[in-house]
Amino acid sequence: MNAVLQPPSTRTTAEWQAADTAHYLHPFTDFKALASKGSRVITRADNIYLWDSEGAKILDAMSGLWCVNVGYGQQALIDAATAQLKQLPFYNSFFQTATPPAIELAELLAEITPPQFNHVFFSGSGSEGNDTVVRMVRRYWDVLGQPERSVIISRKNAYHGSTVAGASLGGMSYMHAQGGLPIPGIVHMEQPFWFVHGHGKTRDEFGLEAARWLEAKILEVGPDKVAAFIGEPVQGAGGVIVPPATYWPEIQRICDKYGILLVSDEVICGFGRTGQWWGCETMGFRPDLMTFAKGVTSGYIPLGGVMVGDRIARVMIDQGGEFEHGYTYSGHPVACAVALANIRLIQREGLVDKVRTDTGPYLAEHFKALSEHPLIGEAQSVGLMGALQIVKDKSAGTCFDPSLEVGMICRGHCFANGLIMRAVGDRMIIAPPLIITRAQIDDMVALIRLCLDATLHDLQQRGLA
Ligand code: PXG
Repeated sequence: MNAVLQPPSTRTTAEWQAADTAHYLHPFTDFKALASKGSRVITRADNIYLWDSEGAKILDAMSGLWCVNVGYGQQALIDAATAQLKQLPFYNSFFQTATPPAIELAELLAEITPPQFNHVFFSGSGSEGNDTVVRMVRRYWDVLGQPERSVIISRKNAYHGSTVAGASLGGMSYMHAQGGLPIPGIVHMEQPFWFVHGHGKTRDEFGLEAARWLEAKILEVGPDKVAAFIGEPVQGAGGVIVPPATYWPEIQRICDKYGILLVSDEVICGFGRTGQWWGCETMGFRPDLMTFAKGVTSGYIPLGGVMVGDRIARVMIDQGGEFEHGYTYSGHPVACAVALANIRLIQREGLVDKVRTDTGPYLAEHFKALSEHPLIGEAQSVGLMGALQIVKDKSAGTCFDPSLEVGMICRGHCFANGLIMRAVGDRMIIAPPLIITRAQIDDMVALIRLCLDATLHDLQQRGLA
């Protein structure tokens, strides 16, 4: 792998921070709070490491933002983008036109997705992909003469993006509170979070119970009004909540019983994250639509989309007429060329098999051992995504007062010690690049342990633990 050579930075960290504060509104950020401390400016990356403007090296245990699956500095992706930029930097697919990279990517995606998928609709991001899902499931039922079937059932604490439709599908109440969401026709049921809701039950018993909340919701809404159910195979942004093995097969059974479309949001789980190409394969269900983004290009360039299963594609193609929906960058040739290079690299290096048979199980073993730490109540991982639940009292399984923001305290210690982990409340999350080696997993786990020790020490100093 070649390090990407950057021109030397012409500004100091303080100068970057001043310009950042003056002009740049960051996503999901308290602007005033950030202005008072300043951003950490990331200037370059290679393999699984980042460097900041002070020259500090950081192990990126979050793959950027769950996306840099093949790691940083992959020459094949850089070359693909460069060649396509020279050949044809842009052309659209609106007016009975297409470009070779978009056609080839559609063909390759049909090959690497489950057999029911033979068509794709491209977007620029995961949020836009889920906007397409809303438009498509409603259009499908419309074309079939059942326009009243328009309600989509999702789950609390789900994350499906930040556009109006994406945030409505998502189950983050603090997002709904800003902007009058959700939009009509989207309802939410409880999530399959065993650590919080499953006390006194085995995981498998709880998985069946949680799936049956879907049947209760369908009956509450009216089976003839429900268009689809959407879920992430493993909730990512909600805290890497791995559902019990019984959950998804039961969800599938209920969707089949009522003829409801099943949508798998694979934006995080897709492209090998769980040890199979798709999270639905790991969790054992057969969706009608799959949203993807992030890992499709390993985040090197924005791209998203929706895989459209034959059940829907046949209706949309044979009876649908014009589908009044699309984006300027649907099938962007440079993004598609990078995606082709990325997927071929994953195939060439056997990265999905490596996660399933080697690094995934190796991480699980070493990550599980962290549950012995006095602060950790639960350690869970699947493939190369994992979560550590911080608890106040290990034996009782009780959590800290959320207002103490213990997760953020821990994240601060990670940042200070050269490790990027994500805090979701008091769950500490990892999703490292799929190229991570066993030796790098050892380093990462040692760093996590060090940061947990530092957090415990800090809490003891403050009289909180
Ligand atoms: N679906 C899922 C399952 C996601 O995780 C989206 C859709 C939206 O994708 P775009 O490309 O529009 O961002 C996501 C995105 C976090 C975090 O803090 C997670 C995401 C995005 C930003 C932050 O964990 N996931």
